[in-house]
Amino acid sequence: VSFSQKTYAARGQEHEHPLAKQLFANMERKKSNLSVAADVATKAELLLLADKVGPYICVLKTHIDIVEDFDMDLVAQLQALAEKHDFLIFEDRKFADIGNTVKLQYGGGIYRIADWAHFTNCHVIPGEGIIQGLAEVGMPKGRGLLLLAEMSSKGMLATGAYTDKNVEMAVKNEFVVGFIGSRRFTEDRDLITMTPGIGLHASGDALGQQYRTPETIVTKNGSDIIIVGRGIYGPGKDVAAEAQRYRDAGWAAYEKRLAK
Ligand code: 5IU
Repeated sequence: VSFSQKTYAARGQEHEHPLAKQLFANMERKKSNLSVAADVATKAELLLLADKVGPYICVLKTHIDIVEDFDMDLVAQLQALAEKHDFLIFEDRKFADIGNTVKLQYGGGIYRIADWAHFTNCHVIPGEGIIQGLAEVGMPKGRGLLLLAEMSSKGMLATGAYTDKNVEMAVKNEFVVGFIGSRRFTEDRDLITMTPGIGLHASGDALGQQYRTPETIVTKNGSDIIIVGRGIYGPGKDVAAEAQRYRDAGWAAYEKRLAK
């Protein structure tokens, strides 16, 4: 049986990585494969958004360097909300430098990402050393890495042989728990795919973003988690209602996949 045909619960029980276990159990508990992409510019907005969508998500995806009044109190408050609402945190940092440099960027600086983000991600442009560098910091803390095997935007260059290289590196590095991409990539081990560029209505934006539906991505392509930003908190939207709607759409797409 392919991994896409198994329940999240079963995959969690069988998984060797404690963080993946934790994620699958969370998804099953909350009946949610929804991650919200919190691209907002202030502490207050980020905390309010996390509090509103918290009940409906398995993962909160942050871009912490967007927050103009960032401080460690924001991290403490985010962690409290993660406890309150039972979700994990993914800092979408997209590391892209040599191993030695990303180690410093991941563990230190102002943000100290490894101290609070359960997941982060990287490009493999520099070669496998980037994974090793990040693993030296993240593995002892029980964190997990996603490789950017594909992107959602128009004209993106992560295709073909480059995508295949991502998959090869992921399979053999135990710190890697999955991918950002549009589909299930391999059956060699249970790597989790998270997909941004999800919209129930819009088809894209003016800067190259392209949207596909939960049905295409989860039911048809076998991806595991949908990542939604402006579809939930765009102008005039009722944030909690939209989060619930995307949560339900993502879960229905998953149930439809299991029934295939
Ligand atoms: N994001 C993408 N596409 C990608 C990757 C990340 O859109 O390929 I990798 C991020 C950017 C933003 C969120 O934080 O996912 C999508 O937001 P919207 O749903 O508002 O387009």
